[in-house]
Parts: sequence; C-alpha cells; structure tokens
Amino acid sequence: KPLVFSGVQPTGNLHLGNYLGAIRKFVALQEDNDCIYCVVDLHAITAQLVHDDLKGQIRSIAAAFIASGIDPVKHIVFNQSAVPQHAELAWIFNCVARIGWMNRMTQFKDKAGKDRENASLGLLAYPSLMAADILVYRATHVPVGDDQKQHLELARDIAQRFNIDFGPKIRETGTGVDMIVGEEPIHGYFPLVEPLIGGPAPRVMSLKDGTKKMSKSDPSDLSRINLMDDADTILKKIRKAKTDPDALPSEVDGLEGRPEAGNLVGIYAALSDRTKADVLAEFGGQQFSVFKPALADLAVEVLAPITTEMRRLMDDTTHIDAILKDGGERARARAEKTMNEVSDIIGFLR
Ligand code: AQP
Repeated sequence: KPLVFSGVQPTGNLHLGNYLGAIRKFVALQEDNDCIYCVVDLHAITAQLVHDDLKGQIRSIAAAFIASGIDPVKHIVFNQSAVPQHAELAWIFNCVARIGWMNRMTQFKDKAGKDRENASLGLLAYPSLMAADILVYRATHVPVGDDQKQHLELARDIAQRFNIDFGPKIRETGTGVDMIVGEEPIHGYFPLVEPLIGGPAPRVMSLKDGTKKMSKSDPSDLSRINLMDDADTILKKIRKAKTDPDALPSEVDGLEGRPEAGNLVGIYAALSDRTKADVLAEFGGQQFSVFKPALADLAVEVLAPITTEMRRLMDDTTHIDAILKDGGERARARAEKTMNEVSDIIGFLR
C-alpha cells in the first residue's frame, strides 16, 4: 500500500481551510493507504517560541483528527517531538539543502515579514524539517493545502540531491530503489514525494478578503470559520463575509475576477462533495442573501458532529494521551530503521 504522511501545526484553533485542505483528505485516504498523521509541534515553535498551552494545543489537533474520523489503530497518530529521528534527519537535510533554496520560500518571506534578520533560524529551515517528517518514513504521498506545494517541491529537491550525492554508497548498501533523474538512472534511497492537492477548494480564502488565505494567525476572527465555532457564530461569520453586489453566475467562468464569490462557491462545493459547476447549476442567478444561509446550514451540518466529538475528547484527555503515546512508539520504530540506514549511507559510526 502507498505510504501517506501529513502534519498539522498546533498553533491555534483549526479552521475550515485546515479541514478542507488537509484533515478531510486524511480521512478519505485511509481506505487505500497506510497513513501516518502527525501533530507537528517542533514546527509550532519556529514562528513563536513560547506558547500559552502547547500541550493542550497538541491534544486538540489530535482530537480533531480522531473526531473527523481518523482511525489511530489501523493508522498512526502521534506528535512530532515524541520521535527524535525527525529532528535528526532534519539536521542532515540542513546540510543537503542550500540557503538559497530556503530564502526563496514564500512562506518564509510572509512569516518573517520585513525584519528577516530577526526571524528564527528554525523558521528558515522549516522546509528541511518538513522534508524529514515525510522522508523519515519514506512516505510517497502527502495530502496538503495548495499553500504547501512549494515546500513539497523542495522536499523532492532534497531527496534528489541526497540520492545523487550518495549514489554509489546507496548502491553498495542496497537499500534503495531505482529511479530516473534526467537521463541518468540513479539508485536512490529517498522516494520523490507526490503532493495530493486538489478538489474545489484547494486553498480556502479569508472570509474578509478573497485574495488572502484563511489562516489561524489572521488577527480577525471573522476572517475564518473555526472547527470549534458554534452554529450561531458560523451563521454570523458567513452573513458578514465579504461579497460583491451581483447575483451568482450560472457558470464557473463567471466567477473570474470575483474572488470572494469564487471562494464561497468553492467552500460549498467542497463541503457537499460536488463541483463548483454543479453548485452554480443550482444557485446561478441567486443573490447572496439566498446562498449565504444555505452555505451556513451546510457548514453547520458538516462541522457540528466534529465539534461535539472534539469537545467530548477534550473533556478527559486520557484517551487522546494514550493514542499519542501508542502512535509515537509505532512511528519511532519505523523512523529508527530509516535513520540507521541513512547513518550507514553517510558513513557515521554508530
Ligand atoms: N486556507 C487554507 N486552505 C487550504 N488548506 C489550508 N491549510 C492551511 N490553511 C489552508 C492546510 O492545512 C494544513 C495544516 O496547516 P498548518 O497548521 O500546518 O500550517 P499553516 O499552513 O501555516 O496553517 P495556517 O492556518 O495558515 O496557520 P498560520 O496562520 O499559523 O500560518 C496544511 O496542509 C495546509 O496546507
């Protein structure tokens, strides 16, 4: 079975973008794949070192995974810091990757802001740790939102560079797979990961500005729908969402140049497992005064059972803690095997 890996940072309340862009895909992929889902707490300290209740945040992301339908027995759910091999492989990847590659990352530019010299070194090296998260399991498929595409391309670059630099040694140890890089067949240890991005809302945009992604760190809570929002709050946020004065078009082309309208239609389509064209066939010609309440009802219908289950799991965290402990042990056993092989390929004496 293909091996799927993905992670979510415990950096605040999960929102509809995290759910549609990531968690819902995690759930769907369980059927045909071997899945590892991680709460990436080492990533959480890159932009901000001190967090009020990091342990609580870690548990709440794990609770969101379970409440959304991830099976922690058939698959693996754990937190990153419980498996030290992620940081160990990231160090090696820091030596494989080039500073120029990191400097080009748009997420680094956005998060570092104008005062780049003052950003943490961890924020710059974030994609190196992300590559290690995936490749320490030699995972091949990574479901993420569209905003992570550039980081996954970098993970491929790192894997390729490692495979080329250690080509002959990999051949000697015989642990790798054959692959074609350009014209040259390379016997490579690390697979080249495939991003799984797609659907009608690969990037869910802010409710206040259709050109900005919905984000946990947006200071306006009205810009996003949180997984823990109650029905009244969801209704209020969708009612207040920015739109233009025109009715909805009947065809997808008519959404061109109307980012807010396109976003709401995309959200509706994703929540109802339909295409945008399908949604417009139903709502084309209608005003937002009709479409917005329908969207709010749908969002409440999909999110309410998840919210209720998350609250129940967070009331007594014994169950979540047991899941994370068990997942951490199973993940560590796999990661250890990779690190032993990588150390051997590099030539460390252990
Ligand atoms: N707006 C979005 N639309 C679609 N997918 C999204 N994701 C995040 N925002 C959107 C996807 O959610 C997964 C987990 O994200 P994360 O918490 O690890 O990192 P992030 O991308 O930094 O999330 P936020 O909400 O935007 O947090 P801040 O504000 O802290 O930067 C990833 O798969 C991501 O693609």
